[in-house]
Amino acid sequence: MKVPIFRASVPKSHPLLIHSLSSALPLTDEASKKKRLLSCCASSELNPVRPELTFCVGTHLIPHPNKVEKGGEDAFFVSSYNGGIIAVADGVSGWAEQDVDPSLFPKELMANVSCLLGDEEQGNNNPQILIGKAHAATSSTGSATVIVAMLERNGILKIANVGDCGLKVIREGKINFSTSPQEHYFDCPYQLSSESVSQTYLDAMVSSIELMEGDTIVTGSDGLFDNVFDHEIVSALAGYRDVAEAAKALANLASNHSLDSNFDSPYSMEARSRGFEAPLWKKILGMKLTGGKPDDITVIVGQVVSL
Ligand SMILES: [Mn+2]
Repeated sequence: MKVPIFRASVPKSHPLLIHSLSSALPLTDEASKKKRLLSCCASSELNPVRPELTFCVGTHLIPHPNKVEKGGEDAFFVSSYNGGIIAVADGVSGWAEQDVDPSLFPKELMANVSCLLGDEEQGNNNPQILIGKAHAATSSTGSATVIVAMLERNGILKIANVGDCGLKVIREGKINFSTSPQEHYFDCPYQLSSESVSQTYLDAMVSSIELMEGDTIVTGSDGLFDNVFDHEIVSALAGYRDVAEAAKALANLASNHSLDSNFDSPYSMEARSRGFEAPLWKKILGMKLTGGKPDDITVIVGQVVSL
């Protein structure tokens, strides 16, 4: 079977449906005691001797306007396992042309990452290994980009990503760290797939950074980063104290930009830099290639707090 390693996107304006989800984890009894949802900033009953870090997270997903009914093809989950886990997978939409539901692979991949966290097996505290095991356990046909970030309570955030889901750390009003997208060529990211020709966990970009209390983490699918500039992320976050509201605001900003054909988005700037040009009618009018990129938009905002 030919592997559709491209992203189809059909610009169209349409009312948006706001939807967010997170999956619970099947943890061991001991782990279950430690588990608590990351939906608020309340201090833990664990009362550690020295300050340990975790994050409060807010999530927001806005499906592509044409995929509202099925909820889009992004999948994600968050957990308070250890210091906290954030994971996003973005299904490659080209599979729809082969009568494959592109949302199945990323959903199963995320479910498998979630299930594996409960195992005490060696390597499950390593996001790259976790991605490899989850990929091996995924039987759906399809492909996806993926990012998994795991916070240890000592403040070390381990990140592994394959493709163009991303993560940024904002510290004191500035972008302190960004993952870099991996791609074969413009609009064709590295991806895990049901087909043997795909990338594997070994292709993941792996990062490890030390977080501080007060840092903000923004994780998302390319639907966020193709449509919102870094400086917009920083200024949008400054207006919110609540992580859920911040995630919603960033997703709405990305969504508005994605449907604005006049907005000079990160996506259109990148397209021009790769030699893509505006349609002929625009060129005749002296206009350049602009516009956002309609896509599923997943945003997860994490605020680093001490336990
Ligand atoms: Mn996407």
